[in-house]
Amino acid sequence: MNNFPWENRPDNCRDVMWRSSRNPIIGRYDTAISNSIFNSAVVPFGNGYAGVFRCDDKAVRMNIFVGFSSDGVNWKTSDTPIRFEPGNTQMIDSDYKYDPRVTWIEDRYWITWCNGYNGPTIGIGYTFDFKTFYQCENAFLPFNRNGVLFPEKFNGRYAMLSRPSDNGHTPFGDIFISFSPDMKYWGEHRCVMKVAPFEESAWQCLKIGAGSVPFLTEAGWLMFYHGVIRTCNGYRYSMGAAILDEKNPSKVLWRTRDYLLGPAAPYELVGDVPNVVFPCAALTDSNRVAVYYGAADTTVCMAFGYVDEIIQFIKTHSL
Ligand code: BMA
Repeated sequence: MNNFPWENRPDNCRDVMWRSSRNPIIGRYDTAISNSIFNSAVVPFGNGYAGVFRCDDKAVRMNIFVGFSSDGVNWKTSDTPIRFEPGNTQMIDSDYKYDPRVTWIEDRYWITWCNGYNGPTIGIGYTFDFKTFYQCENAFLPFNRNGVLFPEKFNGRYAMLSRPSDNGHTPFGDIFISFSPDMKYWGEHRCVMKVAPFEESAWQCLKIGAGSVPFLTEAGWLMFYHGVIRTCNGYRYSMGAAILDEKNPSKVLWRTRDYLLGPAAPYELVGDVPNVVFPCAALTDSNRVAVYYGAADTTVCMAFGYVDEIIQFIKTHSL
């Protein structure tokens, strides 16, 4: 792919992943109405890329917006939120929408997001063309966040990671998996990953949540996730990665003890919510991976790495 968004590792970089020199690739005021654009998801589409973006407007109302790009770096994002038609239900109530993920499964792009329905829960929708969007039943009862679909079915069933939560700034949280035969009814909920002990891996000791859509590697499903520690200045969000079993994705094979990316760049340290690195998407092109993450709840940024090096890092710096 010659329009894969990519930058080589800088000469002075000793880390397994590195930031884009063009960060933030999307600024807070890049649409006409936005206060902030962050925690957003992109996928290959046509000859380029499409994405679903979280924009909070200047009334600080949370909603999701479609965007397009030929190179994955320069984005044109709509000034009006996505309007959904009824999909597998007439009940498409939504007080707000945020933190979208996009997953290609079989014949369409599925979108999951945190949907306001008497509190946060997981909303589901789909599109074939990023023009017409259909909304389905919410996956779960409130309260839940960080719903991430696998790109493949397991024994004919869709699989989704999620993070049961509370109605506020949840001071706890583990990652669960649920299955559905039809994208409407979800069950067989299993715990996948819990927070880490403070003494072993403090950056992920308060709560964790699925980040990017998992992609298959020779070691298993590779997924970037966020981990949170509570400091005397509030929550601090970093990015780690886990490898889940190819056939049984509720089984964690390895997960990082050391974070892959912690808030350190100025745009991650300063913003509407300081100290947040929040991955929501990853593009791959053979051994290259480009991660999209929200920085400080304000902008969209990118980081890069090589899949084989990341797998090696996860195995050798594992919890
Ligand atoms: C979470 C969500 C995310 C946000 C994070 C840090 O609860 O609201 O959208 O990035 O908090 O503020």
